[in-house]
Amino acid sequence: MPRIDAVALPDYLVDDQLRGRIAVVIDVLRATTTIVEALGHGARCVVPVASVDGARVMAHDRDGALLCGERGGVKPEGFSLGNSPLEYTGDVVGGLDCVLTTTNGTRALHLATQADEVLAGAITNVDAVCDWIRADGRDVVLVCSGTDGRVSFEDCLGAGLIVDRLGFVASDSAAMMFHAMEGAIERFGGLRYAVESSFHAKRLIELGFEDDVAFACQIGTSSVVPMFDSGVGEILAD
Ligand code: 3SL
Repeated sequence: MPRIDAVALPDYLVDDQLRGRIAVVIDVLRATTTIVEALGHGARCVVPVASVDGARVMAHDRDGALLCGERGGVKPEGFSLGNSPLEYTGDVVGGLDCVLTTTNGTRALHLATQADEVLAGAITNVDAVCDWIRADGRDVVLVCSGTDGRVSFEDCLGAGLIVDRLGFVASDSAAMMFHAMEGAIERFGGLRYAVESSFHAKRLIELGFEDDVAFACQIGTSSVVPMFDSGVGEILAD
């Protein structure tokens, strides 16, 4: 039986923890949910970039690329799109490269590249990601992105869903995420209410992004499995 491990922040990864394994990077609010939507609506690829300046240069160098992302949750000046999954419709992103920089999610993707494969996981594609991992058979490490160096409850809830569905042999931290998810769904009366109780969800709701929070809580609505090829620097739909 394969094993499943988890870290609540990418900074908690220890030497070789990812080597020979599949990493699933999770940023429920909102980077990985947005990546799933961009690819699901026909973007050719998503190019994750850690810095705003780096993203500007990258988008400039790629013909017709869209410059996308956020800082403090909002679209930086001169960007075409923010980090709302609802913006990534087919008529906007179809056939295009989306150069995306976000505060935590795109950084986490780059910090996970020691793994054999790097997938982007969200609540919306949880079933597709689990099917992919089951078919592959290697051990998995769930890498929660967190928010500004702090653990994010909603990422741990997303990780708990994956632990639950896969039923692999769980490390203590993976088991903790499973139990947190199960207990929170019971305590709050549903996954969406649990996600809405998180610090980051409240901040997004204050900024007017309540529809994004609701959107990100839909379980398994997408069949897209985003795979990050760090050699090429692109995330493509599997
Ligand atoms: O930090 C990130 O990667 C973002 O997803 C944060 S936000 O939801 O856009 O505020």
